[in-house]
Amino acid sequence: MKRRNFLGKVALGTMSGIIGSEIVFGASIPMDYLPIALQENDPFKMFSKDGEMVVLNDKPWNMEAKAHLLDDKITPNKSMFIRNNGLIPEKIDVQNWSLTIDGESVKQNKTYSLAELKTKFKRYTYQLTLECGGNGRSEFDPPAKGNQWTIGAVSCASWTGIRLKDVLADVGIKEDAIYIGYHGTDLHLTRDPKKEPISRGVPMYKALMDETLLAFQMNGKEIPLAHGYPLRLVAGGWPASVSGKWINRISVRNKEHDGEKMTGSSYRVPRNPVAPGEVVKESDMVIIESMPVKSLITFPKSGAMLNLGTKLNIRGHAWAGELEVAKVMYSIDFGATWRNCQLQSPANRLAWQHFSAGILFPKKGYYEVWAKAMDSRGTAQPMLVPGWNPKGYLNNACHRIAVKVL
Ligand SMILES: Nc1nc2c(c(=O)[nH]1)N[C@H]1C(S)=C(S)[C@@H](COP(=O)(O)O)O[C@H]1N2
Ligand SMILES: [Mo]
Repeated sequence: MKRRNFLGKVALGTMSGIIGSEIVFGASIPMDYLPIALQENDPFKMFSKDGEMVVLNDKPWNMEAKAHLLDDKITPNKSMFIRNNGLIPEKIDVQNWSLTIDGESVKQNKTYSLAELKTKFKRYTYQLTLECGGNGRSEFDPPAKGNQWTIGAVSCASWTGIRLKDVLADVGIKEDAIYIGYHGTDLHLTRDPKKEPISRGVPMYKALMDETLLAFQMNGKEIPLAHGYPLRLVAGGWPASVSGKWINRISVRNKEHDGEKMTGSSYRVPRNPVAPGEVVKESDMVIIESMPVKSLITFPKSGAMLNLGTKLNIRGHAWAGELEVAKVMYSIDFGATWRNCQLQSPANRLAWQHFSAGILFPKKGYYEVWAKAMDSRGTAQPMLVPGWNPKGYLNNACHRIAVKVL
């Protein structure tokens, strides 16, 4: 708030310049007041996000997209959801950034500077789907605690970096290695430096996959601060919580990683279906691995209107965790009948796939367009909310948009 005092009233023109349009009643702005668009905690400006993104929490920052904001084939920063468990690192010393590989199952600890990582290992670029395990949580009943994500906690950006497996091979891994765990530099909400906000990981087989990257670029540029600058783990197709941001340490473990949010009921679902509201013993919960098949209609925006006789060309994306999407269907009669959409192959493994369809409606009136994807093993999305679970994970219900034909 001090900036305004510093700028002074004379700086109205400057403020208009930053905002990008005239502040119409600028002369009436009180002396100590900083326009919202310039306040440092304006998340849209701070994170360069689209003004239509939805803030679910500001401590920590959590923001989600709306379906139509995700229309790009490759998600740009402006519509990428933000999920933080703690506070974004405040000071990043990129010159002295390093990554240490340690843990019970390394032959010897090894530390690399960022520059070394970038030059010593071969670079790869993949489009990788990252969906928060809690995406869709808002639809569960009884409600689950946590961010009430609707459909917008998913992205598929293009990530460039080096393969984790190449780094692990360089370090030397013992035969008893079964898991890796990441450590980032974000602060716990309490600011207690001894506590980590989150420290998750993946089994060795996922860590060693070709597409599991230590990324330093997103969409061809440095990773935006909120998304893990200057180094992040990206393991597509799994709950995005395994893709650690701001990482400076990876531990190679001889047991399941037991970092923050790996244990208890975090990112776990009941092994067997439970009744809504049931209390589930921790020993009956299993860690979420590959995410389930899902799709999103990104065009048109729900509420579209068109004239009878005009074709509606819908489009969107579908993804299926570790699997490929085999087909996407749409229905305009609340799921009674389904027709196939055109479906593209993924740019690479673990990238979402684009679908489209041209729809002609039989008469004037209100419709809903529902989309349903099926994975390569024949499992399709449920039409409505799937199995209730205590933490509200894995809601992969069909996405629906409203359409009016005039
Ligand atoms: N260090 C760190 N890494 C993290 C998190 C975090 O809070 N801190 N959140 C995780 C969760 S729960 C998700 S869903 C994704 C979100 O990635 P994004 O904010 O880049 O979209 O980051 C994961 N990696
Ligand atoms: Mo998440």
